[in-house]
Amino acid sequence: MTSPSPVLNDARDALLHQGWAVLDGVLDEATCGTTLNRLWAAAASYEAQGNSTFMPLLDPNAANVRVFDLLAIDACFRDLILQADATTLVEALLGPHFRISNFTANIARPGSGSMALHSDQALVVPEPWHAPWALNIIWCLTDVTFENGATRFVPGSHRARTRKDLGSNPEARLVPFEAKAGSIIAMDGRLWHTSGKNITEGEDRALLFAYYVRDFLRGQVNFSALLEPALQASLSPELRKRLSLDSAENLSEGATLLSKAPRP
Ligand SMILES: O=C(O)CCC(=O)C(=O)O
Repeated sequence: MTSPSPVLNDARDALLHQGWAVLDGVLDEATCGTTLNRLWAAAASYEAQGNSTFMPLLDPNAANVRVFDLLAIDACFRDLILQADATTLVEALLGPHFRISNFTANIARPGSGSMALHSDQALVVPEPWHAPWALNIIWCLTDVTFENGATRFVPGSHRARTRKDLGSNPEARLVPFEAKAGSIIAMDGRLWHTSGKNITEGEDRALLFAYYVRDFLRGQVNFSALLEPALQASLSPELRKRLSLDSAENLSEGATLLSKAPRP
């Protein structure tokens, strides 16, 4: 196994200390372009299955295009979910026993607005939040700027143990994650954030959100139900484990604890 590059090490340190990190150049331009085309095809296929890409619960208008079920729709997303650099950052924050909770996209088109301020961990675990149990890897398929709706976050908010710890008017402290197409942004699940507003005339902002959690948390998606049996059978043992498709679940943390504990 090769050791992580200095750039990846810096990203790992940044994630652990400031709650987020940007890693440039993970996808080359051509791969970014083809993945974006396949995302639009996935959006069409998601709608053809009777789903809407406008989710009023999340977004103020239909200029946000939401695509869920990416892992069921196209192999290119299954290739990204355990990509090596992403996995290094996931393991740095969550440890070895992580699981895939969800993989979705949000294309913010001109005129899109912000969703409600939230942390991803707060969506799945009630407060108080004492440790990182969740993390998003955001794949930037286009350049991401303040103007085209970059995700905005409250610096230092991954240290908030309760909603009250955010203080008054956290919205006033939001800053954008700006990054080039092909980058990934690793975001501690406790970092409070929202989508930006796309105020450009004609520029889309396309992001994929790969969401991971510690293995004692229930995933947002039940992949045993979502993925066709033939597809499940074709997946690697590693991906099957991370998707919680095998019969043994929630034993790894216990096994680690028991292996370290003294016997009387
Ligand atoms: O699209 C974004 O910038 C943020 C999306 C997000 O936070 C979410 O869907 O939970």
